[in-house]
Amino acid sequence: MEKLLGKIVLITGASSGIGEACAYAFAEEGANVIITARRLERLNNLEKDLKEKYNIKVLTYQLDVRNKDKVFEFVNNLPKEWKKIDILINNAGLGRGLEKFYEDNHDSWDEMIDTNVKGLLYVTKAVIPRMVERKSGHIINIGSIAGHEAYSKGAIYCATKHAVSAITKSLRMDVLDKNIRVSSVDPGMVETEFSNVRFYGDTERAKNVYKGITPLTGKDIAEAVIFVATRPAYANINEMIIMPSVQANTFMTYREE
Ligand code: NDP
Ligand code: 8X3
Repeated sequence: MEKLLGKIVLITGASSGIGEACAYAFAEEGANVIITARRLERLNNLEKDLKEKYNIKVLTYQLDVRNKDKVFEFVNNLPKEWKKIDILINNAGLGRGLEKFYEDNHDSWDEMIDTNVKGLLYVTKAVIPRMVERKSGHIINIGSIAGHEAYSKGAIYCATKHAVSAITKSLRMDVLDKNIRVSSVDPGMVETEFSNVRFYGDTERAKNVYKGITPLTGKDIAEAVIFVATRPAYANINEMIIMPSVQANTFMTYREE
């Protein structure tokens, strides 16, 4: 098994949900974490808690992954002791709205594409040269079941997650001789702030998404990410689909009345 003690792990979107759970999970394993997102206050609180609970180093940085210049500036100017990123977790992402394509007012298309696809590309492009140079590293993308199946009313979100799947596969081929692993963890329904963001703060509608089911938690996904990150160096989990037991696919879920 690969040990995580002392490894440097960069997590995007660490201010809530799956990203935050990953920060805790990697910290618990003794990894030093770089936590990034837009909401700085949340990150500062997370940093404080991680340092109190675990004997690790934390670097906090306010980063909007859509800001290409800032992404490169941040990665290129990392303090010396943080430059050697061992594991990159591309987690920042969001869905917006759930409308039939012809009814969708397309306000949110750029936001989804810029965050889920272009943001992931910028961060990866900024981080990967040093991995290639060192011939070591692991990139773990948080995709989605929506990257394997499309569903009605989700054309853009599904397209972004299909893009993540394609990027994961293509990149894996590009770095095959560089001792860099590229994986994706692709969840079904996870109860985080995801639905609240998707429905623009309509908490009632967000809650209904998980009505009558036991959804996955951020911690479930973080545990899967830890599993992926700790396989022996000769083994790679290409992709891992993880669903609530009552969710068969994107459109069939068994709900208790
Ligand atoms: P949350 O809304 O709880 O977390 C999303 C995270 O992404 C937040 O930390 C947010 O931080 C960050 N983020 C959003 N936009 C940006 C941006 N432009 N720049 C930097 N950070 C950003 O949702 P989840 O934890 O559920 O989502 C995490 C990932 O998991 C996403 O990629 C999502 O698509 C994927 N996923 C989620 C599923 C679910 O059912 N919840 C299922 C399958 C995949 P901040 O706002 O502070 O910037
Ligand atoms: C989030 C899962 O199926 O709600 O990626 O789109 S889904």
